[in-house]
Amino acid sequence: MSKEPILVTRSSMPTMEEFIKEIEPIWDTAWLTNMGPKHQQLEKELIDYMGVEGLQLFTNGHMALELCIQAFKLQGEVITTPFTFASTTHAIVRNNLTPVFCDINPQDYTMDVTKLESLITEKTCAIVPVHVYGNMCNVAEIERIAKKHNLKVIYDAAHAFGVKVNGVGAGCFGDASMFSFHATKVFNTIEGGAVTFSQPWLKKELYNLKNFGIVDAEHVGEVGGNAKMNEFQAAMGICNLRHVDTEIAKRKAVVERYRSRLQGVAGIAVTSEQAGIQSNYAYFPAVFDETVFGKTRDEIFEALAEENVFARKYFYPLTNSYDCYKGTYSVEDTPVAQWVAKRVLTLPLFADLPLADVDRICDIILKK
Ligand code: T4K
Repeated sequence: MSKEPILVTRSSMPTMEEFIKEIEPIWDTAWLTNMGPKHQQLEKELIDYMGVEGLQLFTNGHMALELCIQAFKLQGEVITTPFTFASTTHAIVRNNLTPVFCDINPQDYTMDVTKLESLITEKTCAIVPVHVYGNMCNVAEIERIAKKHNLKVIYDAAHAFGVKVNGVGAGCFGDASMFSFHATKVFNTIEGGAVTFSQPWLKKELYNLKNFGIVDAEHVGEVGGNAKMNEFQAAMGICNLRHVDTEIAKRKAVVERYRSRLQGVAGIAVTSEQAGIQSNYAYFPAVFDETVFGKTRDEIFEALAEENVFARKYFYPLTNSYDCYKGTYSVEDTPVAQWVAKRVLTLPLFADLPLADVDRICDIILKK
């Protein structure tokens, strides 16, 4: 059993030898970035692995989302959820769009689709739902509503790498989906991200936007950014992709151990497998209802910290209560999200977390 601090996650890495072998050719070419051979190879391998028609790599997930939203040249209101990382709401606001917050459902914490349609106005241009923790949104219902009202759908799929819905890759839904390949994710390229899509025009559009909007040596067509993935990031991705299925299988064992200890305990809600969904076991949220369990989330957080176990409160606070948005939005609009955000803890989860440590974490939680 580990006596070291246990953090919420620990990056998956290849062996040093495997990574060095992968980066060695870079010294022959001196080609470090700007869509080099490693970048091209990873892009192809990911299209295949994720079963998507198109994919563009980015330097991180946030810039992928921000530039993806820019690609659609939207104006007006975008319906999204506040139970997410800062990135989702910031990407909307930084595109001069107005986020309108839809509540989440209390089962899997994704957008409550029964509340979606009532938020649509003549100003609504798009929906940006979040597959939070790797739990898939109700993609069929979102597609139905979006078609009916002629809205774009851009998924924040930062957590959903490797997830499948009835055998179909998570990146195949909506107009586009953004994935994060950050160090803390199931699949990482150190920092990194991607947008997946099926409409062919997005390939060139996203390629240009991540490279300053440059069309060719003498033409700059748009006000783009610089969000290119470099060759070292791509090399890390090529290595990690070889092992990702094994990593997911190991995560599954950790999640099953947590479930065997915590599922059914009065006052603790843990997520179950979603019907028809092949999970990636990205995060393990546990929601503590203090009125039933007898202890608050914060008391459990502290009890774990005293034992050198560092869970995290993903996602507290809600993005619609951030200081930078003070006075602009109201958490009262999203009561379920507010309730969950005050009670959720994401417990440590990574492929090599020993099951004995999972037991120790559960013992601390369940200690009366
Ligand atoms: N949309 C959603 C829904 C997201 O959750 C995110 C990112 C994004 C969009 C944007 O994607 P990116 O632009 O990030 O690609 C972390 C991550 O930085 C962030 O990627 C992630 N979501 C968010 C949920 O978590 P922090 O500030 O909590 O990270 P930090 O540094 O506290 O790390 C958490 C733990 O991970 C550490 O305690 C130990 C471990 N760790 C961390 C790093 C940096 C490692 O093992 N290795 C590492 O290199 O945000």
